[in-house]
Amino acid sequence: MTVNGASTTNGSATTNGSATNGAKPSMPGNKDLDYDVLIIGAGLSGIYSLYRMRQMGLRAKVIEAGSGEGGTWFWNRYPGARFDSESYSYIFSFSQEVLDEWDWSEHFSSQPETLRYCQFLAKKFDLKRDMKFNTRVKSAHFQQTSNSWLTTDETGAQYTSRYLITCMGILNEPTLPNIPGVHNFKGDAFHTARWPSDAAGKLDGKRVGIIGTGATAIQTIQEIVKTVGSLAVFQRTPNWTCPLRNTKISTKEMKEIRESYPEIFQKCLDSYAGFIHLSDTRSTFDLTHEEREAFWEEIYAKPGFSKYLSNFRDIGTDRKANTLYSNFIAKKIRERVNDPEVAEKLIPKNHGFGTRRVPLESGYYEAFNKPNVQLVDINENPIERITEKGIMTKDGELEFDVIIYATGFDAVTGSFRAVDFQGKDGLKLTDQWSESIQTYLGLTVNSFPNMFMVMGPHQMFGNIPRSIEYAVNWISNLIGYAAENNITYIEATPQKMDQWGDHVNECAVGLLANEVDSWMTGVNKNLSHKQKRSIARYNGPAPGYRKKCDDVASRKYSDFTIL
Ligand code: NA7
Repeated sequence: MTVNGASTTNGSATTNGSATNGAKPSMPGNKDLDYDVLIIGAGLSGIYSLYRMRQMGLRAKVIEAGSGEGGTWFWNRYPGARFDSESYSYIFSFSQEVLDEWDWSEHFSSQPETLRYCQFLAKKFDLKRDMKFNTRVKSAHFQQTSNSWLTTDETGAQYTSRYLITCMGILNEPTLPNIPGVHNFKGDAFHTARWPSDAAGKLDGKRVGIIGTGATAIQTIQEIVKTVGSLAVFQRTPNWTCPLRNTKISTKEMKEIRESYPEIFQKCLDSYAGFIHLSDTRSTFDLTHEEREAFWEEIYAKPGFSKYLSNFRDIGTDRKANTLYSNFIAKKIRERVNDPEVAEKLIPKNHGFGTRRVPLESGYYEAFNKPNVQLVDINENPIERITEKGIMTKDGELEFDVIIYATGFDAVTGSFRAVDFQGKDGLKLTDQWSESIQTYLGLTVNSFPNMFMVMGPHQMFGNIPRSIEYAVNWISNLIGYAAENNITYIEATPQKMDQWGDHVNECAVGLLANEVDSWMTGVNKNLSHKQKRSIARYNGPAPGYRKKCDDVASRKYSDFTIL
């Protein structure tokens, strides 16, 4: 069977990135082109890009594979999907009207509510009339004779535009496990990122198997355990996770949040990765054992990423500090899981706390105390194949009604590989990136003129909407500058791209996270193509990243070849 479409190929106004309102440039020589700007993807990046292009008076079109807007929040409909970041730090800041009108009901918004937020934005700004849904882009080729892009969708329809903006998200190409027989199962099988709309109730009372224990699996498991008949969790690598501590937002609280938006956004701007949690400037070793433990108890008791991001400054770089904190979290896990053997299996042994993206949970560990939940450590008892009835392990076959694949994504570059991007002289983006990912500022690539990436590799992946707003503002300002100055060609130089690559690598030096296998280091054992380990994200501080991009703009984009 086909598993629901998943791939088996295994604002501060002082920054340049801020929106310049009211500019209505007219595009030079674009009359013969269908659009000034073609945008791929109608998630949060595509929504804001279209809004900005429209605001600038440009003709823009969004092409989207899904049947509606929302991107990540459109596709990831698995039970329990929600923010791990405070809802009010994840809202766009660009529209005061939106901030005034939109109410969050929970501190950590659920997927249905976040999708409604995306739909609210699209409706409020009448964006859907320029969005084409159910349309997957197949190729995008730069046309040297006209300095434009020719984009073709899977039906063969073509679109010409001066600029191309990719808004495809960093986790958009789901991957199934490279386990033999993955299509043989006769029951229902879902990848979490392709959860079918008619799945409600399908798990109730059923025998369910789930493969994966990443952030998605953790959210799914703690939710479905409430209704399934039995659950077997197939774990290859346990992850460090700790309590989300989500609560409802009262009307009074929402009023206070609304009044605090300027401070919330300022905090995000000041912080390392765009979140409201600021790191503690002390070293782990500035405190005594008792003082440290007391501090860790304090942050552990707080909601959200505080126990990750408000920690001592050296937790992510000093092996000894990291081990001490990992031991503290391991103690918490042991306290929550009744069976000591199961607890030990759930405690990561091959990586330290925070060296992979820290999922947040609400009752994940307690799920393993239920008599109908089984943890299958596939290092001890490997999966041999998927059968018609279930999953065959070394120790025997486990039969299921439903198998859930929470096996992640061909992250960051996967969306780019899924489209045949060709730049100057027919250069394929996949070839450009075959040795290592190369970008300038994470926003552009040499040989791919007039193409910009929102949430491309080498950008800040921290608080995504904060990064999106900055990137879209920066790109819009450059496009506006080009329009005002009769420019039709913008290309990052190879020298600047190399320098940027060196800078991205320097920022990654010393971070324990870059020694560990994860989607952030480009490791996905399910891919059929060879993929080298890479630095996929910008690891330096967000304020520093923005300063570098602002400087490029203030030098009137002289780092680019501009014609
Ligand atoms: P992740 O974090 O990539 O997790 C995927 C999980 O699936 C992880 O536990 C993997 O184990 C497991 N996996 C993948 N392939 C296999 C095979 N072949 N056999 C067994 N287990 C496998 O994806 P998520 O969707 O959970 O989260 C992605 C991001 O979304 C997350 O970081 C948040 O930012 C939101 P592994 O660790 O590779 O051993």
